Amino acid sequence: MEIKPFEISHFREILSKFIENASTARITRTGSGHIHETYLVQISGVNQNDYILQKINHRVFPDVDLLMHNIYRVTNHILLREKATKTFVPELIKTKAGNLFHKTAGGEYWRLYRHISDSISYDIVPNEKVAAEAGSAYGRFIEILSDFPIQEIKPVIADFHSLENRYALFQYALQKSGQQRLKEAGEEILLAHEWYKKLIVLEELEKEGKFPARITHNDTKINNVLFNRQDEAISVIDLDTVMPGILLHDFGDAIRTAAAVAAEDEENLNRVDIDLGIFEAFSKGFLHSLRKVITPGELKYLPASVSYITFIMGLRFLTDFLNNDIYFAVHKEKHNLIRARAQFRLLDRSDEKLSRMNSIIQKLFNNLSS
Ligand code: ADP
Ligand code: GN1
Ligand code: MG
Repeated sequence: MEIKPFEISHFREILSKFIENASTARITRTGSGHIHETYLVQISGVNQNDYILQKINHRVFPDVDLLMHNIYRVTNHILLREKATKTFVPELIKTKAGNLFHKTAGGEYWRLYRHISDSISYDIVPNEKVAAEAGSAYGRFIEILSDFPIQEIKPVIADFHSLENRYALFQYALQKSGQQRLKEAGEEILLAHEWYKKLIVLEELEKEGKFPARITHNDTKINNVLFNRQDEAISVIDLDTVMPGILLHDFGDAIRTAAAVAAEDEENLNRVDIDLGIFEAFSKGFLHSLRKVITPGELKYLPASVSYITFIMGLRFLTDFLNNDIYFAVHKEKHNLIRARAQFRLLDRSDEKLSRMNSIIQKLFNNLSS
């Protein structure tokens, strides 16, 4: 996206709070995330590192101190442990004053990461190798953090993957929404009520303590893994929502995007489906990384977590549509409704394929333990 000259000087001014040679930096918009504004910063000259400059979405993350403290603690833990692969998570660059972010006089919050060079991210998985690598990376992320003192990371967004919470926010939106949007989303609203009754079971099991609390990523979209040219996963990024959670949510959210054959906002619903070959490849990598720590309870509910998280995402997009698009960045008319429809169709497909997913997980785990 084109950046206007006055913006460049504003960005360079911000960048100068972090690094010395900001005045000649080339700055371009990058990424396809729904939350922050992300810019690639290129510094001319040999051996110069590039950076990722991000304007933090302060509305989504009101407690920027907590957000950045969590990321700092977790990335330090991983980078110390992962000496051989220093780029497994991006390194945060502090400001010259030693802070984890810079707040401008106008109230904007900015942070800087070291750019992981020669890396690419995918919005759609191109082959099974990419899926297996992504599964292995997300599994490894949880495994590395399994000895991290969980009480030191406070939830940055409360009840983030709680269906009860998401359903309550949906019901509130129903009361506040205008007639036009209520009408347009009529069919999806009915579906939401029906699916809620079926899928709340997983959260009830969580409340009974069936799944251990772990430090999890909580935003395991496929485009939050970076790959090298050989399609090896080299990094897990977008650590904003790293906090106590359950492994099932990371698995379900990863499959929601990794095994989906169409985009998250696909308008042709006939194209929306789950690819079981990709599901198997991802699961194989994930289980291999977690083979020493995964519990029988977690294993049993991995396939069900796909429907659970897919429904939560559909419900969140639908809620945002009813709220006049205040949370997710939208790029076209009815974008959030389009996303909700695609997620609800994906939910139909994952529900249909539940027993086949169960067989695959069982087979993979048996192979691992034999
Ligand atoms: P959002 O929360 O908006 O999704 P992300 O932190 O995921 O923001 O960043 C958006 C995109 O920017 C990523 O998908 C990736 O392509 C790129 N990106 C972010 N951080 C890095 C990094 N440290 N190195 C290389 N690319 C990055
Ligand atoms: C948002 O930042 P991004 O685009 O990776 C959202 C996730 C959703 C995702 C859906 C903090 O993630 O929870 O799963 O969109 N992040 C937040 O695409 O709400
Ligand atoms: Mg992202």
